[in-house]
Amino acid sequence: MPLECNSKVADLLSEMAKINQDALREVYKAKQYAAAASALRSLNFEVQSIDQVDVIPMLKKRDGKIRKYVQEILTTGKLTALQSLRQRPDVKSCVELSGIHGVGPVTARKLFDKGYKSLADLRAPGVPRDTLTPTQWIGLKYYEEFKQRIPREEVSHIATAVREAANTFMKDEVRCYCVGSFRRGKADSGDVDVLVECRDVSLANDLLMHILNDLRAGSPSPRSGILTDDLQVGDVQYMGVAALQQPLRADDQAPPVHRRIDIKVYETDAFPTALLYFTGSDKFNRSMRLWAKRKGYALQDKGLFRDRSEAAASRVRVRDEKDIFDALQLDYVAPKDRNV
Ligand code: DCT
Ligand code: MG
Repeated sequence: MPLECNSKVADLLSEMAKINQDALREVYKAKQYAAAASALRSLNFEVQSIDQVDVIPMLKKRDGKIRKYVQEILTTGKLTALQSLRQRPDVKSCVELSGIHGVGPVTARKLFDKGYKSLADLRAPGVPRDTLTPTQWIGLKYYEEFKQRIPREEVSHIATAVREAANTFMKDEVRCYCVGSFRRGKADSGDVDVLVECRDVSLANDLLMHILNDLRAGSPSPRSGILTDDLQVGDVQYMGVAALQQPLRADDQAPPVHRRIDIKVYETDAFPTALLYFTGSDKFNRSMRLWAKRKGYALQDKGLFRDRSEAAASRVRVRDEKDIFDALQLDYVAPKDRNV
């Protein structure tokens, strides 16, 4: 259970991180706030007084700014610097605009400078088409829908459709996993991440195109129409939008929500490391990569390599995730325990 007081302090610092990232474009500061928030969330005791944060190295320095902010929150329950940032019109606008899929902090600021201060401004009639890229227009169209978490059952339905589509391409069953937070057992997810194996690397692009055509409107398959929009179509990686053809429950009147979906095809040799990488969490990946690096290995989505050159000759043969943990002399960690 998260500790209430630590969570409150961490939430305010996370908001500072978001504002620094999305509106002020202070990437380094944003990382510092985010790291402090994450350290506070991981404490196993409730912070009541400022001296107790000495256990967090980055907050130890007496005159450190973030330490002072933590102290202010602990004593007053508020953070005045954050309150005034929240009031700034440019901050409000840039945070809102950077929430559009495909719009980064720099574009958000440019839009703000051009006079587009909100989603409503961009949705108003007469906004020139070249104000946003095609991907950003789709992000704008589904802004509210993409913000909603996806219930596990729905993630499973969409991923199953991808698996079924993949299995109409190959004679034998291909390995196809729903990865990301779903594989870590989460009750809901931010998007649908699907990883597909292709045994013959020369057919990887054909397999991806086959899956996409199967799922798009107009295909003869029973899954036709699940993919509604494309965001980015690469050779072996796809980013797009999916929606159930009908609600999961017959009595559900609301139309299905549009969801973000990523589909990635990897060859057999790289499949275990891709599975590990896309299962996450991102923090779990970071610490495992660092561990591998300290042991002289390079761990990537595309493989585990014996040396940092990542040359094909240094590839460590792995058949499954367990082999990766073994090679790195680590105990196997089940996906549900990778939620760090
Ligand atoms: N990933 C990573 N580093 C990142 C982003 C992603 O290692 N900076 C990996 C780990 C998770 C996986 O890719 C899928 O990414 P997301 O979908 O962004 O994360 P998630 O854990 O599935 O969470 P969510 O429920 O929000 O989709
Ligand atoms: Mg995800």
